Amino acid sequence: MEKQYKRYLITSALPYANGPLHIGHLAGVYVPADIYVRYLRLRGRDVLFIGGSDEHGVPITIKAREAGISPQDVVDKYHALIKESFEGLGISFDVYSRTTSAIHHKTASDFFRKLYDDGLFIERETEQYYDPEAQQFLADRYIIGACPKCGNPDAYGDQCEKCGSTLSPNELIEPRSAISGSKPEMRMTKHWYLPLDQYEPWLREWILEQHKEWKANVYGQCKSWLDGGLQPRAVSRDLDWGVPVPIEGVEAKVLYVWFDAPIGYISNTIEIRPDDWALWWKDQETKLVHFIGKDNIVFHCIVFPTMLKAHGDYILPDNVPANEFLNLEGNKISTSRNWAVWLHEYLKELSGKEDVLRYVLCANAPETKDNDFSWKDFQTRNNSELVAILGNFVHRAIVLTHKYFEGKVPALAPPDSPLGEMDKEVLAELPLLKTRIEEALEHYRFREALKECMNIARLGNKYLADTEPWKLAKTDMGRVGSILNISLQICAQLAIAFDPFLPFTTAKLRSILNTELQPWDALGQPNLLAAGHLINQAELLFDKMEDDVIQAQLAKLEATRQQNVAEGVTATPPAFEPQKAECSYDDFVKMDIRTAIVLEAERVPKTDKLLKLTINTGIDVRTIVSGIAEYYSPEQMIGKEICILANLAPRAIRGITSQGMILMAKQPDGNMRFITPQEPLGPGCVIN
Ligand code: B3M
Ligand code: ZN
Repeated sequence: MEKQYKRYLITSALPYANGPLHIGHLAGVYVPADIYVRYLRLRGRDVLFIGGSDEHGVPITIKAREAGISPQDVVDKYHALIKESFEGLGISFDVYSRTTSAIHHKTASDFFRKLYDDGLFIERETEQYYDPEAQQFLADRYIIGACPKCGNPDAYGDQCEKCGSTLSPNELIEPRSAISGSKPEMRMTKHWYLPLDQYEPWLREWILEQHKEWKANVYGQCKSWLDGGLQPRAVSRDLDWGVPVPIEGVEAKVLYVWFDAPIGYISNTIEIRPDDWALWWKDQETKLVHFIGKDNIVFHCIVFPTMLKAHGDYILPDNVPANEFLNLEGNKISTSRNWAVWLHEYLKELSGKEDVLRYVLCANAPETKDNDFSWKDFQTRNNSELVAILGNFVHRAIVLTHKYFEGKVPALAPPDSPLGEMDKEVLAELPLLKTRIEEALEHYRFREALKECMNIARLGNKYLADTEPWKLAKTDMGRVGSILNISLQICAQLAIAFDPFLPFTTAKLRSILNTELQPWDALGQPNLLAAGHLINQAELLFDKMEDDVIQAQLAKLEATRQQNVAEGVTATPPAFEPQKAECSYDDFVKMDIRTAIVLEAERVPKTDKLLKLTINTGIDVRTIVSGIAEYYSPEQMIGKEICILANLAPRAIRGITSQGMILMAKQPDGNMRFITPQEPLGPGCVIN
């Protein structure tokens, strides 16, 4: 049994108000958060669901500069659009506010000031890039240069979007100003740093020892940050858009956006609960959960908790169930390349199908690895799951009740017709399904929970197919009544179980069943609808998704692709290959991977792709035929130290026996590079 808390404070990442929402945001953060919150409410928990727009930071000012409008104009426009789209999809925030609000400015400012007054910041004067033309320091994304890790010529001062590395401005090669394009100079400037390094032992204990239950992707990322060693992190910037640094005499400096944004969760709580907000944030009986995407893990697991801890009396998150990324039709979602399904457009073009999107994004959520959204899969899930399983079952149960009992719930097991084995089995199954759904939801496994809900409808379909009430109607109406009673009870179960996932559909289902929303604990009970209760006429819960709808969406993406090509924008970078199926340690150790040296190399005649390599493996000299010729010439290979899979079963390729395989890394664009030790090791070293 899960510990029950007095309060549940659920936050979801505050989206930057510099563009509309797309399905990646939804699948990663808002759909799972909303499911969790709706589930907690159904259980009768005291819940606050906190959302809002992140309206500071360089992403906003850059957008404003591009569009030739003020940052305030940018955030006003997108805050309104984002808020409205969330409502359209039924994301049920208790508050959706914004970080430009007066309450937030005061809360963030006071928070900073408290840490400053307590002497917890380090004050440092350092040289930073300055654009003399624009007369401005070049924080974060204002400085662009080549990535030292992958060579991408347009990496930002805080991150390379191509290889995903976190960068600092000084690492960029040939830096230039994003504002004027000119070469920046160095100037001295003063900033305040949060000394994360001082909190490292505490963070290690709190996360690595006390939160082993966190999702593997989250725990793993925290561990690698902690193992890499934490550095003091600047919490102020030389910008004029943001929360001003609240220190006398300091001008033209604001709080770093990642310092103020998470405080937005607190500000937005204060906004709706001015009197008891502190209970929500400071009482140990509150469970705090942050829903975020994987690129926000370090800020929510390391930086913000350190701020809360430094402040003194705040609670810490109990969990941070971050998701991985969703791709679209095999390519990374990209705002700048318009490679996305935009929520506000979906709501217009596929109006009435809000729950279909919620369903598909949950069923296919990137919970443990990156996942792909495709319109084909969207259609299939609609037609063969929502229509064929859930919609179909409910429809049959309602229609048959009208046909045989004039829309009145028939009695269960009337005197002349006791329950049979099949009836009892189905009734016994319901509480088990409840337990499974609950168990999955409590542990943030939303895909699994949704599958178990669908299993209730599957159970119903099978029950009707097995009992065939339409055949009994002539001979045994008592039994038909029992079957339909049970079927309607299953419909009532569905109206509860699916409520967190498909709130529009369950509202419709309740109106068909002529019932009110029942609490979560009614799930698994066999008598939610009393005999004699009158239900309404059948209506379809879902419509078949026709090909033309899907074609129209695919055509839209194709137009985007063509426009990008026409404008010379490189294709959206291909997504990384999804993780392969799990392998056991025993599988792994069977592989003999070792270093080797290439002695000779020549092309295999009449092929473009193959090289025949003679290699020294330390234990022998052997031949490997490799499809490496597309990427390397024979001359480039001779003398190179490589890694091979030595015990791969020999294979004949073009009449030559190849004894092993060369290990190569495939880049997202398909290019292949061989793997070489970072320092010469000599042949024969076993790798594991
Ligand atoms: N706005 C980054 C993002 O949208 C940031 C999240 C803030 S959460 C406090 O990915
Ligand atoms: Zn890079």
